Amino acid sequence: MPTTFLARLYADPSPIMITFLYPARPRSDVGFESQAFSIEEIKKFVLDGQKESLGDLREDEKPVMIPLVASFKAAFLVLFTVACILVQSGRMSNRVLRCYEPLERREWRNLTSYQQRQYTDAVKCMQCLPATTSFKAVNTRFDDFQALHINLAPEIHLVGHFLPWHRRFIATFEKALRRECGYEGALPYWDWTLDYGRNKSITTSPIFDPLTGFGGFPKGGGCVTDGPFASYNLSFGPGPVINNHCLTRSYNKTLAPYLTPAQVANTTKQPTFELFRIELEGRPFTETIKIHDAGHRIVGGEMQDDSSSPGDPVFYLHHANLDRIWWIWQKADAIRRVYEISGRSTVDPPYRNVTLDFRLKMGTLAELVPIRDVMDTSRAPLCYTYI
Ligand SMILES: [Cu+2]
Repeated sequence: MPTTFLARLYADPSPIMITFLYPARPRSDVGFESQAFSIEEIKKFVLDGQKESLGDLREDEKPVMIPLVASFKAAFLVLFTVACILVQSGRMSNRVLRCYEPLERREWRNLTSYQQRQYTDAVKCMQCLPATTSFKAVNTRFDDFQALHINLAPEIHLVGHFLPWHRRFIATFEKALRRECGYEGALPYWDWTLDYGRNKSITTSPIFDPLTGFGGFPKGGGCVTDGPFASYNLSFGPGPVINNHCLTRSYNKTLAPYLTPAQVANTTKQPTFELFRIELEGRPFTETIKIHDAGHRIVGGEMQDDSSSPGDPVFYLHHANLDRIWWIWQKADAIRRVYEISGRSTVDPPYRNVTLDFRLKMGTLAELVPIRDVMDTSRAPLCYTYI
């Protein structure tokens, strides 16, 4: 906005019309009245709160709401000034920020090799930046996220907020990649159904390509010896154990039949959020393995552990895919499902039911927000979509 334009608007002495909303009057609950005021008087009203300067009003006639302004010029001035005051005082929270350009999360193989490289480079950058949390034994920003997951693992799985928490968690990681490591894209996802079928295997998936992916599977399991993360030393795992070690994987082919298009269809056909989340999360919730636990176990190694699995960068792509499947389920009946939430709040009794007001702990990685704020991915603070 050119400063000269604003200066002209503020300097313009011509009077403008303002309509006020008045408190209770004898014959109606609310009254309206129009009156002409100069720009100077409006500025005084908005900036100084000196309502008296607007005219000789009796005490019971003073306006109780922000004036409804009857001209474009005045509307612009009032809105601009109020917005400035709100921003400066820090009162404009994420909840009123708009989402103008949602990030487009794509399947890994739909990224160009340049974009794939940019992503793995950004994750490697996280593995170089110093930790900012105070968890014991964290060395890097990458460790910060793994440590938070380990720390909260007993309270974020097998509960109603499992999906909202992981949605917030991976979005926080995505934000850190962009803000701290200069990554310009969105978090990619791994649609493992593309690796299912005749003559297919996740071991030959582009995700696990040693050159353009996340590195492959060592024969018989063990340390990943190729790809961009082969040299990284994890600080934790398995579980909460402080243990400086290499990234491990161990392919388990018996899980492949649980990562099929039919399994996804069986998940998204569930009629309620309660049935959907249980079908998605799987064991030990369900008797058989489901898509969440199958995606972890088929990779094995770090990914197999309930708490330290974010040690494998593939974790974020698997969980982005689970989040996408939830997003698909939500969109199938958006009016009813976008804000549908249910489930117990803790694994052990006494539980209460999770509601939209339930807050998602992110330690010092991100502010505490209620589940309500992460139900609609197309709104701030999330602001992303799936392609
Ligand atoms: Cu988890």
